[in-house]
Amino acid sequence: MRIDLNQIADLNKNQSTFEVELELLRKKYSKKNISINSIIEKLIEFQVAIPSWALGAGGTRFGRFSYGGEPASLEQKLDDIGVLHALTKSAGAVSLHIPWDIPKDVQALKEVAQNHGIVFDAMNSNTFQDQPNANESYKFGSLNSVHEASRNYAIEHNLEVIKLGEQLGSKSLTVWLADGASFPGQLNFQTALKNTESSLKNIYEGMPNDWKLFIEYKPYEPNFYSTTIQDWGTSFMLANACGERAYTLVDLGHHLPNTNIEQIVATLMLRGKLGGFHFNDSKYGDDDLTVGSIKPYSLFLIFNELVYGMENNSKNPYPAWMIDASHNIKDPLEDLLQSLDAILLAYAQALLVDQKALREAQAESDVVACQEILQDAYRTDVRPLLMAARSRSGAAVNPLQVYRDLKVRDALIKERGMNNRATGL
Ligand SMILES: [Mn+2]
Repeated sequence: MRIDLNQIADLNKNQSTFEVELELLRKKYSKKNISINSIIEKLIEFQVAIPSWALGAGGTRFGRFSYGGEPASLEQKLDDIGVLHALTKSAGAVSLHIPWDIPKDVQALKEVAQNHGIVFDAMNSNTFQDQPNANESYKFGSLNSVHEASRNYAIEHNLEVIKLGEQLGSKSLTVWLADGASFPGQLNFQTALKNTESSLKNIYEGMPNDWKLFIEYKPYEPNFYSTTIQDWGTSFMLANACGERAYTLVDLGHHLPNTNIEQIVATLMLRGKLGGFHFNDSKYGDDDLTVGSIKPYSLFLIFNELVYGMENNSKNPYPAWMIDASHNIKDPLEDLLQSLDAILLAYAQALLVDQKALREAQAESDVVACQEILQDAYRTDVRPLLMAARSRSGAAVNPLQVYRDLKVRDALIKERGMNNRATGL
């Protein structure tokens, strides 16, 4: 399944009314010395990796509902990301999960990716499940385990993921650990943390010199009493212990309710340690809902700090962006289009913040003006900016509409059948 770019161009012809709204924005923001053109350029450049596990029918532990035409192979997963990228020109990367997505033929896979304009972003290891025929079990932990054999087995797995990533052209490894305890007394916290640090150092030492290690954190689940890397502070400490090329990864869903995530972002960027970023949204826990579907204002405030950090913290690397969501009632491709839209909307709003005026208002402790400046950007309809960016990059001005007009899901079902099942969750 490939989207015909001529069809996109044809459908875009009916979508030119955004130009009028764009001119109004241009007039408004030229008075504030904010360049609409440079914002459009930044929107065009912004690329978000799609994880290989987001393309199947998402699963909860309670059920899974298929929708037909699921990608059954890694090549088909790349084809699906190719569809997203053709429609948006913002999904030019894939993040693979090993062992769910071990390529049979690396060279052939690279060619498929190249044909779609997709690069291989961070590799993800998996030490939260036992694989068939595994020699050691992760039931009671992996990198933190009290059993040396389990720790070594988990380290070895991560090193293998790095090797595979090298062949694909990836430059980073994301480690998320389920390690923790479900009951008090089960683990010695200090031993678990020391073991984790030592294991991560081993993995770090095994990375090529131009690779980065992203250490993800999460407060609870699957363990419900303690998680060894429970918060950004623990991740930051471990990243510092590993070395310069180890960073913290922020996943929006991996916080307790009402955590001030934008402040975490600011602190990490100030220290040059925000390496990776996973988008999703949540109401109660790690709900993995569509980005921007629940708390769009929070997402804007987070982007406000990301934009500030990208402009002011030159020591912080350009973060690796990825959507980390899973959903069991939507067509995943439609859901991902909605997420990509929400990410770029929040980014565009943050780019509209009048930073000069905000700094002046902050210097005068004009609290009301500070709030007004942020909310003026947030309340601006930035959809014409996204439409302009997409029109200029050859994407669909309205990707979701084009996806439906072209009946992509029907075509995928016709091509792959109703009963394909994607590997993953
Ligand atoms: Mn994540």
